[in-house]
Amino acid sequence: MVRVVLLEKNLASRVEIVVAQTRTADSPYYHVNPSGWVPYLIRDDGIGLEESVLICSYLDWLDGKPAFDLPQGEEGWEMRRLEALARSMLDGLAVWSREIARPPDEQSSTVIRHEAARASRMADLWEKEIDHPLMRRVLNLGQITLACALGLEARNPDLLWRPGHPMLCAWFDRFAVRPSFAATSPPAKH
Ligand SMILES: N[C@@H](CCC(=O)N[C@@H](CS)C(=O)NCC(=O)O)C(=O)O
Repeated sequence: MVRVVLLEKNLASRVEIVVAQTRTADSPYYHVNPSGWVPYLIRDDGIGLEESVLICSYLDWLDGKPAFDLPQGEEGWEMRRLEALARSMLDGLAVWSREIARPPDEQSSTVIRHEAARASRMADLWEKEIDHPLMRRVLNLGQITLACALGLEARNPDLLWRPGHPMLCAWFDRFAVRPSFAATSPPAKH
């Protein structure tokens, strides 16, 4: 999400991207960000920020012309609602991804089943919501979040959200050709 925003806001030359070693005991990264989560943005004044949405919002405001700020009133609530739904799908898929990254004998089939079922329900939900005007109009963080979630199909061969969801497929395939998204999509693992 952050790397898409960097490109959309033309900030790539202002931010250095450093790959952090996560989920390893004693990673030097824990001295940078004790929580161990990525992404993490170190501002010019040395202050660090974590959480994708906060970092995206901070970057969006750097030029004083925010493109992803929430609209006022009812449209703002709709935007928040859609963003939260996209985030729910992404959060569940992140749990699933972490589970399948563990050694096979440590993986929980219960967790995997639970997350696969959640992803399937969320794909059904998004097939209905994807026609929402806010998912069709100018780029916003809800759209970026959903595209990042759906794009995880490249990393998780069991994430099969496409069958039965033609509108979502069409939306994602249109989104995926955006240069900012194409340039930052995760490398396929299969
Ligand atoms: N709420 C966080 C979640 C980010 C997240 O799940 N990051 C994963 C990589 S995609 C991570 O840092 N994993 C390291 C770990 O599990 O310790 C955000 O969006 O910033």
